[in-house]
Amino acid sequence: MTEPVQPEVQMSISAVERDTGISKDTLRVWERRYGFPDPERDSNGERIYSLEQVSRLRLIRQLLDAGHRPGRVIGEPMQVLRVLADQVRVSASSARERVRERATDPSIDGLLVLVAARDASRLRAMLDMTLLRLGLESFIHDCASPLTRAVGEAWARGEVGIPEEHLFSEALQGVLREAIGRVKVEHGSPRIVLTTLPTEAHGLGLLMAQAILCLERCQCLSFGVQLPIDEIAAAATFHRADIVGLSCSSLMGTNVLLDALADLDARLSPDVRVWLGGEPQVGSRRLPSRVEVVTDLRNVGARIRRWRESDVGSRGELAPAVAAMARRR
Ligand code: B12
Repeated sequence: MTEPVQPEVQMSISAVERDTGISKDTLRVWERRYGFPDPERDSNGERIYSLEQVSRLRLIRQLLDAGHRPGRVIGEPMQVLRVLADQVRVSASSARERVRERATDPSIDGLLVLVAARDASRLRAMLDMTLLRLGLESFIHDCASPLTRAVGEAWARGEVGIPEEHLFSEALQGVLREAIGRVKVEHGSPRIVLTTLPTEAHGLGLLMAQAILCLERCQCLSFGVQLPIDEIAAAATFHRADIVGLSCSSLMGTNVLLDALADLDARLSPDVRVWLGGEPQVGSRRLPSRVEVVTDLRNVGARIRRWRESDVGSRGELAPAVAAMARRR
């Protein structure tokens, strides 16, 4: 007895589309352009594909998903496609391994990997852990500030997008706000009103400055970002501020910044200083005499000491002691 001949299983174009995820249109285009796939025709003239061709199409699909270009893989024989697919699998699993390794790496690069992977909960946990390990001052100088810049650079290179940047900003704001809540000073001096100019939405630098100023025993009152200029002046008067601290990113144009500072200068009472942090683009332009550019947070402690030793500062420092003596008499 002879074995019955198994009719070769062949698939219609719709079945191939369902199986491989490659659309009918694309299958027809490849056939015209690359000569593959090369289907036979059934009795109705419809395309029918052998299983061997469908397996090859599955591998091609995997390789395209992994970033290979159609022109480089479609004409390749099955053996070559298998080798390429193996390489893709190996590099995907070692990339996953690298992310796992880096997920417990507290360096800037390690944290950046978590930002890029949108791993918000692990990022928050690593930031909290780094804060505990370094203490607030070093956390800001050695982690929060360089990490924020690294995220900005990664964004400019197209390695992270706006959603990753927002997730990162949320996580860092959360950590900084909690830390500030723990070190906030009620009756320190100088008294500093913190905010940004009306067109400035970047607020992370402001939070970093607030944290350092609180550690220096300043009494900070932060209004968050984008306070109108007349309200900045009114807040400074109402809270008897010694200093108005403004944070400004490089995004703000020089003329907009100078106009805003001139407007604020005209509204503030004479004793109030203005400290301008961030990356203000002032070039060599003249600033109102009360305005100082304070872009390096590491020097803020020395500045505060100088302010306390100045005439205005020593009046402020002595005021509580003088009041206490007057009460005792
Ligand atoms: C985080 C971030 C964002 C976040 C802001 C979140 C938030 N709540 O703050 C989001 C995602 C919302 C954002 C949006 C945008 N951003 Co943005 N952003 C940044 C990034 C990465 C960090 C900015 C920051 O917080 N820096 C804080 C610290 C690390 O740096 P610093 O400003 O130099 O401040 C230090 C000191 O000077 C000091 N300091 C700061 N403030 C103060 C204040 C006082 C009183 C004192 C004493 C000290 C002090 O402390 C800091 C620590 O050392 C920067 C990259 C960068 N290089 O800064 C881009 C960057 C500023 N953004 C940029 C852009 C283009 C934008 C968008 C226009 C993007 C878009 N297309 O939507 C929008 C604009 C938003 C708006 N309406 O203004 C560009 C600006 C380019 C330019 N110069 O033209 C930058 C430079 C990114 C880049 N490399 O291109 N951004």
